[in-house]
Amino acid sequence: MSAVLSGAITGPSYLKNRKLKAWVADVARLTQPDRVVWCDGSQQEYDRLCDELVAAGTFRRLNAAKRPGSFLALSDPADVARVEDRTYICSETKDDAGPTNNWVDPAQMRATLNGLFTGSMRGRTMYVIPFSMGPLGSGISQIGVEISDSAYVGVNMRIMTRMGRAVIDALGSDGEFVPCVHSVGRPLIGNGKRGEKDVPWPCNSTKYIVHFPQTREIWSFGSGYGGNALLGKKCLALRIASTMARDAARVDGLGWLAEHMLVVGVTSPEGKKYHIGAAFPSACGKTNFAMLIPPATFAGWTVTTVGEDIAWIKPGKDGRLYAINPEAGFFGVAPGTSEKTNRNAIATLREDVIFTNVALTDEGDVWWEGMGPPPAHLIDWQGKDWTPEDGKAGRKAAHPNARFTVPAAQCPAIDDDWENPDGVPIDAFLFGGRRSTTVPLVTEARDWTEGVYMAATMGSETTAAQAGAQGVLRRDPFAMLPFCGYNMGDYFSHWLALGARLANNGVKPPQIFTVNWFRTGDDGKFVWPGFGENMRVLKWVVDRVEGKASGNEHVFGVSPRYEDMEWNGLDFPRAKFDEITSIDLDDWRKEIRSHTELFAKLAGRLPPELGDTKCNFAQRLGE
Ligand code: SAT
Ligand code: MN
Repeated sequence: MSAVLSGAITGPSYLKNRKLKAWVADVARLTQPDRVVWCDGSQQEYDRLCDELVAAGTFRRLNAAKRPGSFLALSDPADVARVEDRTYICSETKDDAGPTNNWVDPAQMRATLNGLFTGSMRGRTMYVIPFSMGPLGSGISQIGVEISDSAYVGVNMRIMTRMGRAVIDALGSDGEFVPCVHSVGRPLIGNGKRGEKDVPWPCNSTKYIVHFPQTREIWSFGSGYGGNALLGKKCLALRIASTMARDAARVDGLGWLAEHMLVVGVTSPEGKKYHIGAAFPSACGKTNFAMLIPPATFAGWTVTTVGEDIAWIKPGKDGRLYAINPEAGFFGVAPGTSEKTNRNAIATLREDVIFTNVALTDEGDVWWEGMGPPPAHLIDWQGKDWTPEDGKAGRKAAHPNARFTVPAAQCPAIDDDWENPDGVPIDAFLFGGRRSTTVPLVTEARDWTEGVYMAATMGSETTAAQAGAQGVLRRDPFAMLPFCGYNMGDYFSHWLALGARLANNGVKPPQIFTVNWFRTGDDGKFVWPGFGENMRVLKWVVDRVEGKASGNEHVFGVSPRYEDMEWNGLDFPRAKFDEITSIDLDDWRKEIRSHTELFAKLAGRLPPELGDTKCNFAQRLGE
């Protein structure tokens, strides 16, 4: 190891944390980088890293007149999304990871990782990236430190998290952090030779995204893309945090929740504000809902964005549940985003954005499918020429999972309290998948247990943008299937117990609703207009929270009647409303029977309450 390197390992003068110093030295010894850079999170550092990424060919600077301060990165075509089959939860026992996670014995996995990471950063710079998930100083936040050999990860982490020196200061001499090690797995010195040429998007065909819940460590190898590489997001804020949240219950009797949820504020014309956490599987319009613009006729109503992907939810001093958005930026899917579908997102993307795998226009701006009419010529996400003719032939200009990374603060609808360290009080939870049949527009669960049942059995039909066959119903409990860091059955139990404990403490838990914007008519088209019109459903939800809206109680809960909804400004006849709220008992018998499959898979640790709830539904259906 060179003298320069050992010097940098000891870290900046403000570093006091012994454990952090020792760990960085250990990882450097293992991965053998040429240089160590401690990220301070400053603007100068961000600009310098972006310049370096431009020089390396990873970034292309966009036209400063059209998209100031913005860059485009095109990834390796084989590194374009999270890799769920390469994602592991290495808990002590296979049962603790549960049937929905990949598991390998921790000792065996450590041996594998040791081999992969040995010398994996040779010839490269190792960045030490201290970050906080949640505002620094919040009792709900957690600190992590990511070591990465990717400058792309460094600049993305600066947008997605609170990153830099302030985090090291907050750690002090013995603060705790989640250690996250990331390598693209492409050393620049191979077989003893120096100077192997780098590529714009280094990665490795072998990929491992590994979590050790017991020791709260994350190790990621081989990918530079999104959730595989930005380890604060799905790895820490969901998989590791969900474990922390459950374990906390053993200490304080309550615990907390780390959820794959957006959080919105809804303010009524009277100025009363409600907060709603909502979980949707992918491809259900989560970002659009998080930035919903109410119809013009909803004068005085506003919807504000607290978060669009992840919520950490904890009982506050008054016993109610409070949510923070642990992230500081949006890492959102670009295709499909337009002035029509999400005006707030388009405004958010005006400047200072990192785009990945969208198309480049001849003017040096970006384009993607669903943005509007395509220009006559583009460079596609693989760097090839593209014309609308190619589009007609089915070749996409932007990859369907192309992304933008942008500071949340740039969103015009960002909530005033989005960085409130105490979080915002949650009034209701919404769960919703993409269901062409069976599931009504909105249903309120009669109690917490029924709500947990609805969330646990949530399903969504696949779309063309997803891998595999289209229109296949996949169960995605709580939209957490790829993100729950422990046994899914235990996770259901944790939700049930938390609700029961809130009630025991005299606190009414948030009401739980399921929504479905995606029922189709005989013509196969969506019946419900969606987008801003979803405000009508939100209004019924907050009216229910206030106890001032009626509904119709049916087998599965309570849904609005036509007259319970606000229709001003929308021509939506009663017959259409009936089409998307009708309960077909035969369909529901099939639906409940199909929950059996999911429950059988989770049988080992399925809480008996959910089995009982299923029996109740079956009985009501005369089964
Ligand atoms: O790549 S991310 O994990 O950040 C987004 C997603 O795939 O859900
Ligand atoms: Mn997500």
